[in-house]
Amino acid sequence: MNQTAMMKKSVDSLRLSCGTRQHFERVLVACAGRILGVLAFGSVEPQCSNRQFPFLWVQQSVLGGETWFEVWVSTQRVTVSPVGSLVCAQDDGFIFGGLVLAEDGRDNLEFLAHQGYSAIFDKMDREGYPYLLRVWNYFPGINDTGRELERYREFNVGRHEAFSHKIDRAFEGGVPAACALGTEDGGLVLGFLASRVPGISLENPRQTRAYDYPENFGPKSPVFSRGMLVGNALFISGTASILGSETVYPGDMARQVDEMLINLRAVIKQAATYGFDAYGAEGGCFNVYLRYAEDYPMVRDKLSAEFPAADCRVYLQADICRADLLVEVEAFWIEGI
Ligand code: 3EB
Repeated sequence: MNQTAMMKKSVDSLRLSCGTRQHFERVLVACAGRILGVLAFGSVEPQCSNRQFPFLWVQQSVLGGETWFEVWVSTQRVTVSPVGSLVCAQDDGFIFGGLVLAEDGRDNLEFLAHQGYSAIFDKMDREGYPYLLRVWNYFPGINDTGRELERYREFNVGRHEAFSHKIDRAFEGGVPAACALGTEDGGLVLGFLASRVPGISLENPRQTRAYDYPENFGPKSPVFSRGMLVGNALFISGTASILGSETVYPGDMARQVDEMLINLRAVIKQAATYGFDAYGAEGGCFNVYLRYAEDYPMVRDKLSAEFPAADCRVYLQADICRADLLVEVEAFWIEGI
């Protein structure tokens, strides 16, 4: 096999399948031994009898629906390794992992974020998947004040610290796509997907790189890219009503949705410069986070009009990482199972 064929082979095993419990149960059977990881969104802890894979409960309420399962699957058999609280599953090309860190009052969020990310980086190093593609960050009280700072900002200090020890070699493919949202309760929930070959990280020309946000958004900047392309998949990070580094249209939900969609189109356009046609592609999964449940019908109508061919969309009630943001969307285009 030549190198290009080899690269392709190691990045085309990833699949994503989303749906409610019935769908999840079917995927568990159809894809037994090939599940990389699951994110389950809902207010009530979902039962899952056979947890032979990373399983992350994201405690948020699903608007207009029931518990929503986002299932990351491989076309190959996976190897599962639980190491303390970090549970991972890997195939030849990818490793998926999840961990939940409880806050006990002594360990603040800055410390936990650092600890969590360091555990992820150690695992990536040990197993030989150097490229972090996507991370999921969820924790309660994201806009509350912690010890001194807003908790999202405390989280950013710890995350930044963990990345700054790594930034030398692990991020030649760019920093990962990400999202960061509040939950109703529980600990710090972290998920990650990393690979053996680098992806292509995307930025949005309308927005400042998150890494370069000025200090008025916190002493240490968030570390994520606006999107990541890998093989035949596109991950778009949490996208909101931000122009440059500023929130635009605070308090105006309709305008925030429009601005968010303009930003989403801008990232999609960047992917198109690398040959990825999201509008023409099959699939398309959208997770939409709303600060206020009552905005759900309006947002649903606008997003459906924009992406009529989407495979699945889920609407969640969640606090967004800036107190003045009312809505955020993340999107994935990946082959289904
Ligand atoms: C923003 O663009 C809005 O801290 O990991 C989006 C995606 C946002 C990821 C993160 C934050 C994060 O700054 C918030």
